Amino acid sequence: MGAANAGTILAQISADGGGAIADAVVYAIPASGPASASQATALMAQENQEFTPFVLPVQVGTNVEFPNRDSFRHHVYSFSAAKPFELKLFSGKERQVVTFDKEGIIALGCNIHDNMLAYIYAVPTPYFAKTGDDGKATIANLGAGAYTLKVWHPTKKPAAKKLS
Ligand SMILES: [Cu+2]
Repeated sequence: MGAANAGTILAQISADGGGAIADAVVYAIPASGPASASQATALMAQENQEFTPFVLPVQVGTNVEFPNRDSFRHHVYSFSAAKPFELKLFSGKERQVVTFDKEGIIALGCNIHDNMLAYIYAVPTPYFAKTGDDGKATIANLGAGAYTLKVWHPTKKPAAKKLS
């Protein structure tokens, strides 16, 4: 019955000790099969010599822009199997877009600034959300049907920022 069947998943992710876990990606895969490819655009910015956000979940097929908001150049790369790529030294004036067309973890770094680290996590579903500092995430607008719920969280934290 269309919207009347729309569902919502509220997830709460916590560590064994009970502490809330931020930046976990929660996603629901429909049993009815894969969704059509994403037409979405998302942003992974560089600002104050850091990536923002630290974790960016996207649906497979999403175009991610890499705006450089700093006054200096960055050189963004990934060696990850899901999407190896390199955006050679670029400033804020150049538009940089990468399409993430495979499921998986894409760890990002910068050749100039060793402290810069972030993750793009490409999922095969439009139904995903990221936990906030309270460990909570909400996936809205689920259609009727069965879903498999999955969670991913990066284990590696960025090193302390050194501004130079
Ligand atoms: Cu950089």
